[in-house]
This record gives sequence, structure tokens and C-alpha cells, in this order.
Amino acid sequence: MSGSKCRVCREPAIIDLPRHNANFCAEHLLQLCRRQVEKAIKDYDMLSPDDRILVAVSGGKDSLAVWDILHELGYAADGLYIGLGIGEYSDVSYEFTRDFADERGLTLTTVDLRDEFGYDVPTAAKVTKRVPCSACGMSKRHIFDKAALDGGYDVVVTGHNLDDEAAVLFGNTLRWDIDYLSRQLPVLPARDGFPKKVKPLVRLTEREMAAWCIVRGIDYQVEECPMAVGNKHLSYKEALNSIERESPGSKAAFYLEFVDKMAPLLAERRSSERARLLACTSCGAPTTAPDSGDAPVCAFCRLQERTAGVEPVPVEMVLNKKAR
Ligand code: Q46
Ligand code: ZN
Ligand code: ZN
Repeated sequence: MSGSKCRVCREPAIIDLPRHNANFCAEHLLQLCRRQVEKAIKDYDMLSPDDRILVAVSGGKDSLAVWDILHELGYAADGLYIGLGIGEYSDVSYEFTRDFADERGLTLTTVDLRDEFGYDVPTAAKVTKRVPCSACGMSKRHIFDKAALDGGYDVVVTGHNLDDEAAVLFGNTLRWDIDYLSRQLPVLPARDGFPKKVKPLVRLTEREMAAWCIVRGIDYQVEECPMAVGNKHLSYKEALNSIERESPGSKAAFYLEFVDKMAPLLAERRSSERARLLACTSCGAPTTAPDSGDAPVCAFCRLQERTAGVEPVPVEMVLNKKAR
């Protein structure tokens, strides 16, 4: 960066952003990030000034940055952290989240999977014999949805950024998974049993969010989750990064043009999928009707049944098994 100047003020730059074909100083990087969030909120009708907002926080850069930006922009946003039981990774992630909330006087609620539901992510991965992210992601979605509805929140905010969304879109497109594609939107409206969900960081990259945290002095979990093994999104991100290096702006075009041009064509698919949902007979959450005609029980309740009474499995045990 030596010698390069900020596009706005001509002071020394701290970051180059090839997709904007420009360099920025710290102050104008923050301004750019704020403006991109404001634009996403406005373009996709994400939030109203008097909404009660619940932010899904993990202790990573994206969720702490989105909480910070919303707080700065004047939105009333509380945080919810879920203790996933992923060894030291979870302990450290919680500490960053708690310190962030304490320093700013923000309200943080914590739900511990093992204390409240009798399992953790490593144990769920061992019992289901599937990649840890599938039980983990499902559990998080269920708990955030329920907490938002029970707590009277208008909307759940997640820290998914442009890299995350483009990688998921890439995977769904490789498989032409129309059901997933039809739901891959920056805003999912509220419907029976589901709160409204929004992703204000869809116009910003991982690198920009890391820079936001550094400039703002936010300490966050820099380690990758050790249970991300087998998660294909990492290789999709690498593939997109190499395209982006050759052709800056490709990632944003891929995702944002999908949202503008393709997603509206999939609206019918979304509504037909909605019609297939029934209430779980155990917890009341919406779930797909079983083909067998049995009483519907949601994936979260089924996971709780399968893990009931199973001794906690250490993270290392699940990882070693994957490595063999
Ligand atoms: S926490 Fe859970 Fe992630 Fe770890 S196990 Fe996968 S989904 S990678 S965001
Ligand atoms: Zn500047
Ligand atoms: Zn249920």
C-alpha cells in the first residue's frame, strides 16, 4: 500500500479494493462499509428504524461487525450467542462476543446447546455420521427462529457477507438445487412459524469486514471453526477468489445480479414449498410433512431424541475420525 492514496481525501490509503478500482484510508473505508450496509437495507427493505432486532452473533468478524454497524446507524439490536460446545473454539468465541457486548452496553443472550438441549455439535456429528455443519446449521437456525419469535423480535440479522452468499450460490448452482436457490435471498419475509431474516452485509466482502474490525478495534475469533472439515463452501470460496483476482467485481455481479434477475423468477417455487409445511408435533416449529404420513417431527426434535443420554464426544475424536 506504500504511496497509494485514498480515493476520497488523498491521504495515505490503508486498503486497496480492486472491485472498486480504488484505495481508501481508514475513515473512508468505514464510510464505504456503512454506505453499503445502508444501501442493502434500503434496496431490499430489510429494516425499519423502530424494529426490534436480534443479531445472531458468533464471535467472528462478520457478526460482530454487523452488530457494530447497526448500533452505529442507530438501530436497537440485541445479540444472541449459541454455545455450540466446539471445545476451545467455542470458549474463545464466547469471550470475544461477551467482551464486545459489555464494552458497548449491548444486551446479549446466551443459549448453551448442551445445558439446554442435552447435546453439542461434536456429539451430534458423531451420532448423525454427517458433516458437523449440517447438524450445527440446523440447530442454529431453529434456536434463532424460536428465540426471535418468543422474544417478540421483528427480525433476525445474520452476518453473512458477499463471499458467504456467493459461495453458497455457487454450490447451489453447480447442483441446480432449485429449492435452495429459490430461498437464497438477502431478505426472507416472516411467515407462519418463521421470523423475518435479513443479511445486511451482502454487499461487503470478508476482507472488508476484517478491515472494519481492525479499524474499529474489535477483537474477534480469527481461527476457522475446527469442525468445518468437509464443508465444501471453503473450496467454492477459493474458486471464486481466483476468478475475482482475474476479474475484479465478478463475485458481486454473480450474487447481486442473481438476486435482481434470477430470484424473482423462482418466486413460484418458494410459495409451493411453503404450502408443504406443517407444525412439529413436539415443539410446534414448521417442518416438512413426512412422506410416510407419520406425525411431523422437526429435524431439531429428532436430533435431540437421537442424542439423548449420549456421552459428550470431544472435538478431537470427531476430527481424528474424519482424518482417517
Ligand atoms: S460453527 Fe457450525 Fe460453522 Fe463450525 S460446525 Fe460448521 S456451521 S463451521 S458457521
Ligand atoms: Zn480518505
Ligand atoms: Zn420440533
